[in-house]
Amino acid sequence: MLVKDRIAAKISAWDKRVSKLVKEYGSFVIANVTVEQIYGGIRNVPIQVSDISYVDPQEGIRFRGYTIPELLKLLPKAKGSEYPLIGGLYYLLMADEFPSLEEALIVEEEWKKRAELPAYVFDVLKALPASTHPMTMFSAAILSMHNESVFTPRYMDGLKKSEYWDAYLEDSFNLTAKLPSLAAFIYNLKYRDGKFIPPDPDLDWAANFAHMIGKPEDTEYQELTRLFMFLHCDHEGGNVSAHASHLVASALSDVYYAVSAGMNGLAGPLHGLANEECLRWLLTLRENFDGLPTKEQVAEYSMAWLKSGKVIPGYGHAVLRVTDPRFTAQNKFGAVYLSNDELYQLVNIVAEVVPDILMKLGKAKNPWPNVDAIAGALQYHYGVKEFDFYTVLFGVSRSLGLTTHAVWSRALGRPIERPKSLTTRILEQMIAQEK
Ligand code: HAX
Repeated sequence: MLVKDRIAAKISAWDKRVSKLVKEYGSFVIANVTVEQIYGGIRNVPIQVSDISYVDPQEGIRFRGYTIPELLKLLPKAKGSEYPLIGGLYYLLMADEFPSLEEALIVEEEWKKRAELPAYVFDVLKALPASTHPMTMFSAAILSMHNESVFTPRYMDGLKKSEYWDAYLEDSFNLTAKLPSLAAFIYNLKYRDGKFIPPDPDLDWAANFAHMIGKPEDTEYQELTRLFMFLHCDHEGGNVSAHASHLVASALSDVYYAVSAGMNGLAGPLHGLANEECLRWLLTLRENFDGLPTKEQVAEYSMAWLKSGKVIPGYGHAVLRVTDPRFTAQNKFGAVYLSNDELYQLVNIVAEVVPDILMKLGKAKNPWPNVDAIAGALQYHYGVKEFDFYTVLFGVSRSLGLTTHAVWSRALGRPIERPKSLTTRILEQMIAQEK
């Protein structure tokens, strides 16, 4: 496999680079940790290395060193499309080099060969109660496919440590290839006729999702799906889904266990579920007024909401201190295709009003819109109105980043994670001794 060859060619150089750092500067102190940070969700404590993506507080995400605007411009595009082929993005993340169109298409082909879902996945999903949340369905289906793992039986047969990454890569391609079909099946089972629409061999990985939920002619929605899958793929290593997945894989639980764990974290309202929460918030806001509310009405509504002790979904971020470039990219899409859509207009009114309010209240460290402030409104416009499904789409994309982290962690022989916990009494004693 092409990506395998590319990774194999790079491991030794990466290994040397990391070994040199650890050998020569192993005791170099990176940061001190405060009591506030320990009790405050380990915020801003550098505890791991991710070379796949990095979130700069002032600039936003870079994937393998490239910003979102750079990649939107430079990554190879699907035929007739303005947006990147996700095969090219996966190549960039995994192989750590910029893809040509040919290389992007090779990844797309590799996915097509591996896309078929095992029949038992349909049975697993159909056996769940009809009220099951689509994220639970998604995570359970991924976990059920552990049965397909290449790594686990090879490990039982005595696989050498230097070959773990190869089996993880096989599992990563096998799993990610199936995710658009899996997501579409969940959508159809829950909200449509329950039928399985097979992928169209002429469409790329992302656009195929649109096809499989019954939108084969909707090229605008296909474009949105490409953009969505591009934007949500990774957000460095410390966010809940990436960290959960990385931690689980560090125990040599295979990619199916690790990605499913990541999805369980993504399902939380402070993380991936925020896109659903945000759309619900926008629709409720709109219902309160006749037509599009004014800035003053939005401000009044938002203040009352905040005073009741709730967060405004889609605003704030643990790392970013500027408007999320993933919001900006989606907003540009909206300006081209949705300028007359009332909900899209409301997104922009809220984005003008809420940051000022959050700033004035002075609590949130970042008052600006994040990726989730608009994602749901775009889906809604194209008729994907079932909010609780949005996080599944996020999960399909995020699996690209999670699997890349897992492969490279094995390639570089990263050990099992085991941070230390302390007791409150020990902290009190440490402080007393210092005094
Ligand atoms: N509305 C109201 N209050 C907010 C706020 C918001 N949007 N964002 C932060 N705050 C509050 C926090 O709740 C916190 O209050 P307390 O001290 O009373 O707990 C205070 O401001 C300080 O928080 P912070 O340091 O600025 O932010 P955190 O790192 O603690 O949390 C969150 C970051 C993203 C979880 C937070 O901003 C939030 O809850 N936002 C709304 C939910 C959301 O949009 N989540 C999606 C984030 C992007 C993502 O991960 N997508 O998957």
